[in-house]
Amino acid sequence: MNSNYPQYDQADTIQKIINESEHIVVIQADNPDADSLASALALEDILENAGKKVTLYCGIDISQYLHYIPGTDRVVKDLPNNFDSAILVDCSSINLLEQLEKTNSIGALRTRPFIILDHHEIDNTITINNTAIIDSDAVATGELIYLLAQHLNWQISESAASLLTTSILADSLGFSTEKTSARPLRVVADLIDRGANLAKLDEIRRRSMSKPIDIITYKGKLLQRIDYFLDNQLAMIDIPWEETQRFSPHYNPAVLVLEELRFAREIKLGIVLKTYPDGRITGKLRSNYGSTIAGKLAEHFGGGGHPSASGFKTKDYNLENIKKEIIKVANQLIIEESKV
Ligand SMILES: [Mn+2]
Repeated sequence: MNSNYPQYDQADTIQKIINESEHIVVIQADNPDADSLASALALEDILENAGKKVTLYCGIDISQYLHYIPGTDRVVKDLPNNFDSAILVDCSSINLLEQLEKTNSIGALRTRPFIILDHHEIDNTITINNTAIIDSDAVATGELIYLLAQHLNWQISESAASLLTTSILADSLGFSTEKTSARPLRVVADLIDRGANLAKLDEIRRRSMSKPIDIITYKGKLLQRIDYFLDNQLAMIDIPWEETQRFSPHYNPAVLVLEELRFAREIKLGIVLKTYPDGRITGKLRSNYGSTIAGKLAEHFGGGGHPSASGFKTKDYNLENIKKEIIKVANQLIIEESKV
């Protein structure tokens, strides 16, 4: 596959750093997810096959739900004393490396070559001298690593192919996000040829999202509490503080019901409101693909986000008033959008 994208201009420099290293540390930020973890493990596989010693570092414990990815137990919370270079995956923000700052490990990183492989659409704020590939067209860091491997003729084993596929499935939510272009599909097609089992890997990914029974029961109660307005075009639910307190440690109640708000046939907009003891009210909003109603309504309450997925925080309303205001403004936005 053609991997001549300008973002990969640094590939030869990266190869040189790796050639000159015996021991390489692969670093994940303080918010590890399935993409960063599977990408780190794929790099470990590829680099070890090239004869390198690899240490996987992450400053915080890897969440239990990520343990479906094989090799997770090899991630350590301390930087090794001796290493020759470091590769940061799925991150280019210094704010997400607080654990390294806290343990005074940043100094050790400054004295060695530092590589960044990331796909986020933010400015690189890493204060360590670095060689970076930041490809915001990539749906996952795993896609970026595949393209880098193609560029540099790195061998991709069957296990690395499975890990890179896991990474792409995770960040593309099973190839369903708006950012999923044809490229990651072509990449995964090639990874399947190298031995990745797509159906099995996606089944494991979906199983990892399974929940305890009491959360399922609570979800059933939430579904019964959804109110529908504006000829069923608006779905709304509010979650009192007691429930947030009780269920949040296990699962975010808003996320539990957010998608289902849009399951009714006529729905244009779904909103979850949460109330807090200090009088604050937060809203999470979702409108349908291509609609801008969620973004505009969030802006009305001083919030923001994406056109069809947004949020706000306010202290200017009580629950009753904010519901009235939401219905009024949503009605206007729905009428406006239906005219276009
Ligand atoms: Mn990612």
